[in-house]
Amino acid sequence: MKGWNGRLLRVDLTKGTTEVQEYSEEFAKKFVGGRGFAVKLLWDELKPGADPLGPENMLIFATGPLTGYIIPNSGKMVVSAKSPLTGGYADGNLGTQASPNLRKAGLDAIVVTGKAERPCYLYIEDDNFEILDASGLWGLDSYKAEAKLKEKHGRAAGALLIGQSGENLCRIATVVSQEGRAGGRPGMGAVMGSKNLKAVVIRGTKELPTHDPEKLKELGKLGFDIIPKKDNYKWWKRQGTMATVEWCQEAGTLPTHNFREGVFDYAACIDGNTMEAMTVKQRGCPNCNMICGNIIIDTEGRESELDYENVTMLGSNIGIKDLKQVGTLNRMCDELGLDTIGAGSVIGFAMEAAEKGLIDLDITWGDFEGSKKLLKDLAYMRGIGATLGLGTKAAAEKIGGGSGDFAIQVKGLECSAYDCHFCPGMALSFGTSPIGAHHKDAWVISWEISTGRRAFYDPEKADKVIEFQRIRGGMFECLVTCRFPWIELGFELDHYPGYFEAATGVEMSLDDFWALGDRVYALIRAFWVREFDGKWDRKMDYPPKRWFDEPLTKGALKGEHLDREKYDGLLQTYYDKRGWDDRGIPTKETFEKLGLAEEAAELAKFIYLK
Ligand code: PTT
Ligand code: SF4
Repeated sequence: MKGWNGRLLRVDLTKGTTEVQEYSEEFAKKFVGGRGFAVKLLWDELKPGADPLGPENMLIFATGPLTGYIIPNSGKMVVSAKSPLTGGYADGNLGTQASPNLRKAGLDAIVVTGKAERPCYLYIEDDNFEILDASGLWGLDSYKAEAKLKEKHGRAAGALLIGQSGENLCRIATVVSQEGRAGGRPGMGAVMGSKNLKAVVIRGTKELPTHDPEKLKELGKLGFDIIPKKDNYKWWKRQGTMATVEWCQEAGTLPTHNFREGVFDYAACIDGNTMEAMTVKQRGCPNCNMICGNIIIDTEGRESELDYENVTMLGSNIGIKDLKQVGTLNRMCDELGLDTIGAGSVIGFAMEAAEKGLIDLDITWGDFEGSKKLLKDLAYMRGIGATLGLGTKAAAEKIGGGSGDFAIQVKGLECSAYDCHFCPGMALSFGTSPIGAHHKDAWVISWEISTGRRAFYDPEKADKVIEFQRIRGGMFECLVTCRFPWIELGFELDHYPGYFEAATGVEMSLDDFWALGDRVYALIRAFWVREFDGKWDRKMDYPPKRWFDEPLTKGALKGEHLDREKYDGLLQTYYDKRGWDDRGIPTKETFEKLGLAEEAAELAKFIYLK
């Protein structure tokens, strides 16, 4: 096999064993890598109904066949498991030195099961695998723990870590790396903590097996040459994802006060222009020449790396209008290993619950000190943090009093930072995202706003959601490269089949990649349906209730809200186009067409397939 190493590392922390397993070429070609590998492994091996925080859950770190090559933005990695936040399939994607190192250690993925007796970390150096004592690291934040590990193992090593929130099983804990890169929003940090695994440190020095190294080098160079010549490059380098604050404010989609409104009176205080004047340096993922991490100095004189989602969820969504304060909350999330989106959503939920007298918590909109305290309580799962740290859906079930009406989530995962009172296409994207409400798969909002936003529930919106899910959720999550060159700068998709063929020797057209996306989507759906045995319902694909029932009260979109019946019609159109039945489950024929006949037969043990 070329392109793929053809090997994954199995780690059983209960037994304290490590073992390299070779996988077949058929598996590689059918699922390609990253998310594709993760869902197939979880489907085949994880017992349905397994406790996400139990030793049996599988924590998977998966690269793809393009990861680590000198081609644009190839430093990414997928982190996946069954989610303790949603109970369904989960993954996230982060840029980290651990990715190229893993590949150069001759591995494509790591599958961790079991639970260590004591805090430990996994150390990989080419063919040497060790499970080492982490008692001196447990309790440290991710920055301090990473610094200690780098001191011991050298700066060339890549590290994946958890902060205190992962250790304490907070359900919105992520995996973090390199002081500010984070992935695995649906509680992947908690899964890592449940295994007593503080970190994975990887050092790889081998050559990657490549079908046509000269060709790949040439194509990679061409890609790196093209990117800086793209029209939007200079603008991107100035603001990165932060340009979205201004844009969302203008469009009336900036989450404000727990998604009650889509405009924030102080948006200009936290937008990309304000950030530009404060930026002290930039940082990014490996193998990237369009780095987008902008660093400012926070209220305590520390560095904080800003992104649109972080700033909006910890800014306008909770009423904070000082970018330095937002920077402090963001830095705390990175240290504690909390997902910024989940954290901003939980704080907004808590502010609203406190305002309505449903919880006894002294916190109000814009309350910086209260937010800092709550972040710590979430990370340590103490006081009200023990309830709120379960995520807004589970917290609302405990708190009651109708608080579920303002828990802004889908399937248990808090919505990323796009208010959809007036965006049914983006609402459909959140509704049908394979991990709960994340924008990563189908960020159609920009297209929706620029084209025919008034042609509200047009079937074309379902087409667009599917198209984006195929490209972003299928191709990029399986090849495991950053999608930003394409979506932000218009770097042509045609480059990717070329990279893939030069790396692996396997020819795959873009249409083949779309079919891969459909296969992966069908299998993820099967995973959810099997886990929710008997309880699966198409209403799980609905966006938050607030967007239907509580019209916006401010800005140009005042009075707007989603229409439930029309949304349901759009959802049905989406199902029809995907070949899924009216419950949102792929039909037997669809599974078979996608090469998933065996998986369909397994699913049929749980639910009747149409
Ligand atoms: C991602 C989600 C996002 S999406 C952001 S900002 W974004 C938040 N970032 C967090 C953070 O930072 N710290 C923290 N403690 N929590 C955070 N939670 C939020 O997590 C990220 C970039 C970004 S910035 C995006 S969109 C793109 N995402 C990609 C993707 O998903 N796939 C892919 N093939 N390429 C992508 N490129 C871009 O990468 P999750 P990163 Mg992130 C600090 O992981 O779980 O998917 O949630 O990885 O290395 O930080 O790069 O406006
Ligand atoms: Fe990482 Fe940003 Fe570069 Fe993508 S564009 S690889 S997120 S630094």
